[in-house]
Amino acid sequence: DPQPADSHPGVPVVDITDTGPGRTPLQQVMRLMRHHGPVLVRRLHGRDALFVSDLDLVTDLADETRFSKAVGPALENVREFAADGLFTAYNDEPNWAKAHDILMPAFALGSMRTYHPVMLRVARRLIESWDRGARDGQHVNVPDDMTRMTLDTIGLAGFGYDFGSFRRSEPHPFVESMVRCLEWSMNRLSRTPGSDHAAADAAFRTDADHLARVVDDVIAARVAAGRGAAARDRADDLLGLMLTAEHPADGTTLDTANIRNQVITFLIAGHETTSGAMSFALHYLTKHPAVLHLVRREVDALWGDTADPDPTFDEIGRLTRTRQVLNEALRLWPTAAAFSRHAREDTLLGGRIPLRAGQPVTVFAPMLHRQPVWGDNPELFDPDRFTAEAEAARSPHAFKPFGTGERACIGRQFALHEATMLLAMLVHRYRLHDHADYTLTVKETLTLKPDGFTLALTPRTAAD
Ligand code: MNH
Repeated sequence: DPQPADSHPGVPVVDITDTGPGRTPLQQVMRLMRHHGPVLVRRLHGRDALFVSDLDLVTDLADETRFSKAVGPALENVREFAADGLFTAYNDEPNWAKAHDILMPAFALGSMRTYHPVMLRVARRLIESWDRGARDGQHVNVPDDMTRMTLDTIGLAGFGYDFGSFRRSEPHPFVESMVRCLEWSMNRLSRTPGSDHAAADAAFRTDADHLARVVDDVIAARVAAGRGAAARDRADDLLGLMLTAEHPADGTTLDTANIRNQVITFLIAGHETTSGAMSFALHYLTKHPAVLHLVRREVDALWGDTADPDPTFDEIGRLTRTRQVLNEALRLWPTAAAFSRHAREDTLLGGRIPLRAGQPVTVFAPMLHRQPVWGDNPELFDPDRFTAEAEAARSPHAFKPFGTGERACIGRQFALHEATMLLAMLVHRYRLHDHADYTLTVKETLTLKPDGFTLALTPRTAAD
């Protein structure tokens, strides 16, 4: 039974020490919140974590004058391999502001235009591979192929480096090491104090070293190319900025150790969550024929019977329906499900929960996205929740898949452009068959993905 917490009167404390968080700690928090409500303290081995999904509290936590990003326990573990990269840097670590200022131009609208051809090129790799699947009557593994596509995209667009994931039958070794590093970061949170984890930690070290080696290759490839003429064209991609851009404040560039941390950070943050988001969106499209029909109408209006359309940058911005489908998938399964905040000074959260300065609070998006503000059937997949009118009528704090404030996702537009374009191209080209009558099972590796989701494909004909 929940005990009242000394530090948080009225907030239920749920001690999960007996069972532990298991392999799906985020879905456990969802269950706990369904039972105990949208604010709770989860206690594990005497360590407390405050989770909130209540709209008023999340709104309060978005107030940048009183709160800022906290590098919570999960991100402390990720720091073991991403250190002071943008995602895991402390707010007051000088390299955060420096890298943020240097890299922001790479995420301005104009830069998205320059990534578009690369994104299209990689989307066509996926289509080539799915065409083969359709021809040979093979199922495709959706999350695996989405991961191939997003890794190749961030590699090429950000770093001019080709992971060649569609030429491999297994995931790229970088992805395998990365997934194990993320799993280690997650599982380390549920350790029993005093138990021995030397073997897991040694395996983690090997994987983290592998990530660093791949990244050193990516950087070395650029430095070598820098002696050739092609380098000029790439000077303003992420790696070009990292290697050459000077910070306006002091005229220095990023240091070598920090560049390595940034490349690891962007290779991970730049593909893992987008891949999950597209996978969930495809899952919901296969289960909701009426929604699929509307997306088809939208893409057919643009590309009609053209067998191999040549989507332009501006067309992707007009794919309103497709974008709504992605948003709705991110509502139900925000693939980066939680982010943490802490108070700058001692304060009362929402006027009722006392917080000390620096004490972390975790915003838990999956349940924020199921609060009463979403109506009385929040489990229903309904992209109409993201029409312009519906969005205007709702608090901007009800939907937080990309975090909040100045530490919010820098890659949001990148992800949305890439994902919207690919989904639209797939819907335009294929009939998607839910051949296995797939039941959604969500796999957790800090991020969320539909586990074992496969599709059968046939080409669309003029008639359908
Ligand atoms: Mn992304 C921060 C979610 C795609 C690079 N991202 C965040 C945060 C969330 C998030 C949530 C805030 C974390 C926190 O407050 O602790 N990101 C996503 C999702 C997608 C995504 C759901 C896709 C869908 N992110 C991308 C892409 C890139 C990227 C694509 C890069 C190309 N994200 C980042 C970086 C940060 C970040 C870098 C850290 C920014 C900062 O703190 O300055």
